[in-house]
Amino acid sequence: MAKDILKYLREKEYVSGEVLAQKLGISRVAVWKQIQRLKDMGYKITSDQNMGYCLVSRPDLLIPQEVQRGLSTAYIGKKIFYFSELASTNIIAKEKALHRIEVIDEGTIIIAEKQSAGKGRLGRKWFSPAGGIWLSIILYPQLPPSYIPRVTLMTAVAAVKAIEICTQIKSQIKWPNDILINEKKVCGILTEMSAELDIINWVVVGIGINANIDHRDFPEDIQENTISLKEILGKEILRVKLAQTFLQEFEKYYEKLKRKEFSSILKEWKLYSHTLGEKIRVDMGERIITGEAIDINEEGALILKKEDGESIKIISGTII
Ligand code: BT5
Repeated sequence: MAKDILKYLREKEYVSGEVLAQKLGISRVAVWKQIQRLKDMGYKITSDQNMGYCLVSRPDLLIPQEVQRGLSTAYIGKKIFYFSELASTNIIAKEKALHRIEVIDEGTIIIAEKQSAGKGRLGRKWFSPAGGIWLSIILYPQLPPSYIPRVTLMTAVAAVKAIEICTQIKSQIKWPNDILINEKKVCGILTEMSAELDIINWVVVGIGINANIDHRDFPEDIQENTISLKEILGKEILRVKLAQTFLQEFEKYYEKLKRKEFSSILKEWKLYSHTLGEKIRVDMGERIITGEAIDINEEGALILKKEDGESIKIISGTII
């Protein structure tokens, strides 16, 4: 109902309570209640006794009606579950994908304004205060499980593109899942999946972008290595716009991936690479390997030339 009221308020400068009540087939008191709901959500609505209600401004909250307004995707973000606070969007997305609590369409997303237990890889924490973009996308790609590293890489390309389109800031990708600006992490990606031997059941792609966050709000131990878009620009960005642009770019690259056109995505990935050509140390869990990052192959794996000259393929690991 609040969504319908918003639609009418956007069409005209002023709309009277009586007209809204008539159009929606509800009482004027019910209209008033919905207006209060919208105000609680952060919409600024003034009222004039003679002319009615006027929408003055909308909040920069990632609420479904804002994110979906003008979103030009075919299926990514067409269904949104929105929470003002949540433990982790990936956890909810996985539950939905796993148990199929409802019929969950491909491209359904979970968004939270804040996460109390945001997840990084390998049980690490992802700090998620208000002001960031924390969302997860549910996918059912008909691809073999070996494609998963490619999903992370294509998501990274979609993220750097979206950041560039919305802020003109050029960021870099640190293999496999970090987006950096000035050597500091501005965005992380967490890809989780369930698969059988040769088919993927579902994939959840979680992305966290430090949009409008103040540096001092990060915990001290990660302050040195983190940054937000607001800090680079010196002003807040429109999170709704960035979220929409990311979803649009994501769909574009995901479609390419499904058409098995990873080579062209990889070409773009390499243009934004922070990793290639660098001497690096990779933590692979049971051991740390040192060498030069010489390539990313067609599977999305890192090719590392070790100090003894031997080249090895690393499918997953953390550059330290
Ligand atoms: C990641 O893990 O970078 C994956 C982050 C994915 C977060 C999204 S938010 C929406 C969705 N729901 C979730 O619960 N998660 C996803 P990893 O490469 O393991 O990096 C984790 C490390 O990044 C931590 O150990 C910290 O050092 C650092 N870190 C934590 N919070 C950060 C932040 N907000 N900005 C930059 N770095 C951060």
